[in-house]
Amino acid sequence: MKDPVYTFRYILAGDCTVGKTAMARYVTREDFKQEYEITIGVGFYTQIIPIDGDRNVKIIMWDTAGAERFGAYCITPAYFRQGVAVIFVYDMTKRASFESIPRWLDFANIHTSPQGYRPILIANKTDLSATRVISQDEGVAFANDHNMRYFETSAKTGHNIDSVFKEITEYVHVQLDRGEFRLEEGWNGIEKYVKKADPFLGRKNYDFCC
Ligand SMILES: Nc1nc2c(ncn2[C@@H]2O[C@H](COP(=O)(O)OP(=O)(O)OP(=O)(O)O)[C@@H](O)[C@H]2O)c(=O)[nH]1
Ligand SMILES: [Mg+2]
Repeated sequence: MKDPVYTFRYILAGDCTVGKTAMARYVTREDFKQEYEITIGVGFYTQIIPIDGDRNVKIIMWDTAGAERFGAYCITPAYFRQGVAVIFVYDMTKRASFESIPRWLDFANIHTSPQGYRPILIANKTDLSATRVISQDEGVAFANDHNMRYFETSAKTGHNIDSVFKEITEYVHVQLDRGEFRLEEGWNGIEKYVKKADPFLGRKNYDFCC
């Protein structure tokens, strides 16, 4: 496999149990876990994503805690600042998780980098769509009102997950070519890839709550 050209950093945000960790695990091809293991602080996952034929980009996903007591607000601002895309996740079977999205958006907007970020809205758990309480129309309307891309996924079956990450990565790459995003000293959202031993490729590693 060719070396990646760039490293892009993405943030996963949203309430507890919406499926952020399950999503990051799917991207890195770890098995789906039915039993819930709460994220403390921030989890770290990486993967190589092929784009436009023969170029690769390394993505780093920061899987943030949804639980306030486990660092959602105290530890994550520094990570939000370093993200070029923020993936806001809700559980389509839990209205409260959808109603929290404006709060997560405000939080990201306060702590974002000067270059801004690509916002994505994800309605997760399509495998449970028989019990969904937020319709596709409602999700799409919210996304349109906030200039977000909207996707429906299942981190359990993998439905749409790879498409989400491929599309974000292609989008950021195109915007980088167009000068809408740029490499910036002191900002890690987009970096030139530097080849080095990466013992964590595809694996998780936690920071701990303050
Ligand atoms: N059926 C179904 N269950 C899911 C899906 N995604 C996650 N889950 C389950 O939902 C629970 C919570 O998933 P996590 O990925 O740990 O949730 P989280 O958003 O990381 O939660 P925090 O770490 O507390 O912020 C677990 O029991 C998962 O197995 C999905 O797409 N479908
Ligand atoms: Mg988690």
